[in-house]
Amino acid sequence: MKVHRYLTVLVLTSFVLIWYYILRVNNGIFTGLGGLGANSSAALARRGPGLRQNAPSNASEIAIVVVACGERHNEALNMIKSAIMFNRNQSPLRFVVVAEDQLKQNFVEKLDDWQEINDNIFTYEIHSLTFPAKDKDEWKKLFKPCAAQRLFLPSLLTHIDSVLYVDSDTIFLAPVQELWSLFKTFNASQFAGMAPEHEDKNAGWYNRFARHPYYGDLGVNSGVMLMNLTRMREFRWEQHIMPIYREFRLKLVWGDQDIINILFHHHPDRLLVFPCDWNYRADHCMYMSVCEAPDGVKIVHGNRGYFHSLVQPIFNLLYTTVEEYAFRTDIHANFIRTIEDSLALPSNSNCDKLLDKFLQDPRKYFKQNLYEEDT
Ligand SMILES: *[C@@H]1O[C@H](CO)[C@@H](O)[C@H](O)[C@H]1NC(C)=O
Ligand SMILES: *[C@@H]1O[C@H](CO)[C@@H](O)[C@H](O)[C@H]1NC(C)=O
Ligand SMILES: *[C@@H]1O[C@H](CO)[C@@H](O)[C@H](O)[C@H]1NC(C)=O
Ligand SMILES: *[C@@H]1O[C@H](CO)[C@@H](O)[C@H](O)[C@H]1NC(C)=O
Ligand SMILES: [Mn+2]
Repeated sequence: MKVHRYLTVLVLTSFVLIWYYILRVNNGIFTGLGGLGANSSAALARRGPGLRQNAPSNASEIAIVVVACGERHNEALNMIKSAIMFNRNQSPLRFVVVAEDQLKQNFVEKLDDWQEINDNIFTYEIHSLTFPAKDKDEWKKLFKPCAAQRLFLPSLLTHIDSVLYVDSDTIFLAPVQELWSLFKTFNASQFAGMAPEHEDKNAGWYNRFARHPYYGDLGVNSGVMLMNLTRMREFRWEQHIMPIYREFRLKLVWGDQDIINILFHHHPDRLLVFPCDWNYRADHCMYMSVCEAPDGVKIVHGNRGYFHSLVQPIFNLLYTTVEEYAFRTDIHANFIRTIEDSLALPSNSNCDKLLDKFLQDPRKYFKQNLYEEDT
């Protein structure tokens, strides 16, 4: 009899536990997850607590991808913050973060918090770094900790049609949607969009130093890249990558950017070149102003550490002002004016002298609050 009672209790307990487990797991899957492909990196990621995962992507959503390893995760969060700040027409955004496992929780906490503050104007998903199993270690070493990851987005993000890839060291100063709308101008063969690496032959890197082919006259910079993943998959993008790597690996200086340049050297019809306004670097202003940006700078790219050094103070100031900004507070007062007040002018940095270019778009749309006391 006693054994029977034990058994009954055991069976009941197991039943309750199993039921609880099923409910929990289902919750995890059905509240957030569309992609049930058992082996996607999403499947790996969804085991983490509370990770939003890839619901079938909503065609009207703008997907912004960033890859974050090591120290880069603060930059990546700051980029995301700037995209939300300047998303003034409230386009639905979806951030796709590819990150080292130990950074994921940090992204979740910040992004959940920001979602709540911003009335869920954006969604997000977090993926593990995923390299093709073959030559995995070699890829990982190729360029900074994980920058080559972006070469494999077509197979990592099979549930997404198109993305805007940005380096973690970028800051938006205008709505993402303006750049995104260039997808509509792609002709039948184009699947990617990037800005030139240089504007000027005398300062160009590729035309003077590269020991491999590159796109056009001066190459392209891969820090901001529109990607139609559907078309890249049709093109079998990833199968083009490894042969290029094999052939040129000893000659690559800028890692994955060089690979991208070599590929588009052979397939120039696949690339749309957009203006430097969307990938504005210190190179554009440090000696003389070579990027016209008639409507102002739209995306700042603090490559080679310009956000974190004081060599061109305006780059550092843009970065830290975004970092210190509190959501839902006045952008005119807490971004535009903060920058105007903090920049020590006259400055002998040529980039600082272009303050008006950097603030042109924000000033146009975030006017001084009429009711605010001007102090
Ligand atoms: C699924 O992932 C496991 C472990 O990463 C791997 O061994 C297996 O080959 C994968 N299966 C498929 C169908 O991709
Ligand atoms: C897609 O997103 C828009 C804007 O957030 C929303 O209005 C629409 O209902 C969504 N569509 C689907 C199918 O989820
Ligand atoms: C990407 O290309 C596919 C196939 O040509 C097309 O159906 C889709 O609309 C394109 N996406 C965007 C955002 O233009
Ligand atoms: C698309 O534009 C590129 C760049 O101008 C060009 O090389 C290519 O031939 C065009 N493709 C088609 C199908 O028109
Ligand atoms: Mn960069």
